[in-house]
Amino acid sequence: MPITTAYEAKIERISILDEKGNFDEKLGKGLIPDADLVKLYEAMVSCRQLDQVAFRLQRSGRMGTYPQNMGQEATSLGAAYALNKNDWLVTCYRENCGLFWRGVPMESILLHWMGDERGNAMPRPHHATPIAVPIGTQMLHATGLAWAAKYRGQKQIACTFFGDGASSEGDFHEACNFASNLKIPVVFVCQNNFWAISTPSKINSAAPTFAQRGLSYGMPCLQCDGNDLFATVHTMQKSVEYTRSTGLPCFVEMVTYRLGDHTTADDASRYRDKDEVEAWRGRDPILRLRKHMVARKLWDDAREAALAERVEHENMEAVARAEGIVAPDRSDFFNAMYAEIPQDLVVQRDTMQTHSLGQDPSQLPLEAQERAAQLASEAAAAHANH
Ligand SMILES: Cc1ncc(C[n+]2csc(CCOP(=O)(O)OP(=O)(O)O)c2C)c(N)n1
Ligand SMILES: [Mg+2]
Repeated sequence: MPITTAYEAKIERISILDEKGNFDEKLGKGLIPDADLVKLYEAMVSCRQLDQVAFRLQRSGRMGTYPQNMGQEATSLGAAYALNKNDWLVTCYRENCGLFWRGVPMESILLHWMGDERGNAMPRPHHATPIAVPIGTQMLHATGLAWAAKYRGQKQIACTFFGDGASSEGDFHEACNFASNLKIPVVFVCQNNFWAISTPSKINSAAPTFAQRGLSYGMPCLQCDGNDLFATVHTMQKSVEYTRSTGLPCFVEMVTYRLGDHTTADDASRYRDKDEVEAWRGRDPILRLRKHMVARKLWDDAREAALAERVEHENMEAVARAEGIVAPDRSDFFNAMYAEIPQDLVVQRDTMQTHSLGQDPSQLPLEAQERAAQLASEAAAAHANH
């Protein structure tokens, strides 16, 4: 028998506004109305400014660890713009821009990274799930949410974001397999920012693209320039349209770069090459769009200065709101768990409030109790010998 081709694939890469300012009129013209383009640009600038504020809050001890989104603003924003407001947006931790576009309050995100989990309880109307820090869990949640919508006959889809590193997790493959076998409407979006903390993406996957991860699950796959807002909007509109009309999942790789450290607990200069970072600074999604808007007379220096002043003011107000939220009572930890708290937990709760385990000897760790007993018997023996 002659050898035939069992399968052949081609993955399109979408780029509309490149880093040199070249604009593909055919794909880009009319894609985003001018008024929306200005609003989207302002959203990216605001998100970037908040990132810088959060960094300073962390460095001055007013926030816990924080993952900067810097450089990746156009990815989730393009998705949030293309999705319907009641489609599920199921993110990890570098999608602030999309979440803010959805209407998630800035103080919620700040509160979460300040260590107050109430900030991660996304208000229901936003159809966004809590920021997922455990790598890979959220793709399964997205699949479950979209499955539930399908079961109920709702025309709602889910879009989930995850990193290049997360695409090597078992959960990711289970989510893709489940979604494609059971025909569940999920748009899987991999943000390839070339690094998973200090692990470069080339040793995370040997394949030439992350987009092709979707091929093995029979999904249509696209790759786009994730630093080009026009490309992320176009790619997401196409993907969302496909998934909504067929009820089937699809896969998008957005090629981007994190310009900051992995988180405030990291120092990327220890493992990333300076030249690499500099090259990506030149591909910054915000600078690129600003130049384009200036060329089209939609933007100028005066508007930029007014915007900078406005976002600084708005973001500082968000910080004040987050810091003004009264910390939860420590007893809530116990009180919120049971209708009637078991007696042993009542003891734990009340002991915790003393700030000192020493005030309740029965709560001392075993070793300390043994040591105390030993000291007491040594003292008694010394006394008897005396
Ligand atoms: C289950 C799990 N394993 C390990 C970690 C530690 N961790 C936090 S972020 C990260 C790398 C994630 O890389 P990637 O998916 O590429 O996302 P990026 O941070 O680059 O946006 C790791 C390993 C974690 N949070 N959860
Ligand atoms: Mg990554």
